[in-house]
Amino acid sequence: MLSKTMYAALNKHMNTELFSAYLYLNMAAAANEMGFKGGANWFTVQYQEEMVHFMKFYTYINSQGAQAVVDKMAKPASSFSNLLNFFEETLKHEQFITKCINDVTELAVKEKDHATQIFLQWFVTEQIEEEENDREIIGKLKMIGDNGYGQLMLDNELGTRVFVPPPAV
Ligand code: OFO
Repeated sequence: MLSKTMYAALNKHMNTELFSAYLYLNMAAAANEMGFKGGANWFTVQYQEEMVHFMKFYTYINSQGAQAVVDKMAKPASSFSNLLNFFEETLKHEQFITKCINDVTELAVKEKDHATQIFLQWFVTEQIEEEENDREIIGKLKMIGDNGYGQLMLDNELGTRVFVPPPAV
């Protein structure tokens, strides 16, 4: 069973995951419109992953006898200047998500809510990978700079990312 405070924090974060999905969906369309087909693929996969994150919270809240509630959403950004800008904004957003996950985890520790701590563990680890991926791409983009061929090669690489659906439970 979740405390009222724990429920509110989990439900709020569930909606933040949905916001992440919307943001990356906008980024995918913007990248496509700018001719970065690989980037569009990368952000579409990212959107799919965020929907998995959202559903993990949704399912967990409901499984604890509470009711997950989807909220009104802020309008995510939809215009970006270049590939580097896409990924700098992505890293900034993921650092914000890491902070949110840490805050909810701290609450679970404070409340001695062991089940929620175990549930959140997956997200704590996931955020390390998310930020690492973004930093790696940003590093490559900084190396490439204005080199058009390099940008094309990197866009091709972004096009190879594949969504791996989570195992059925
Ligand atoms: Fe991008 O990890 Fe969820 O939000």
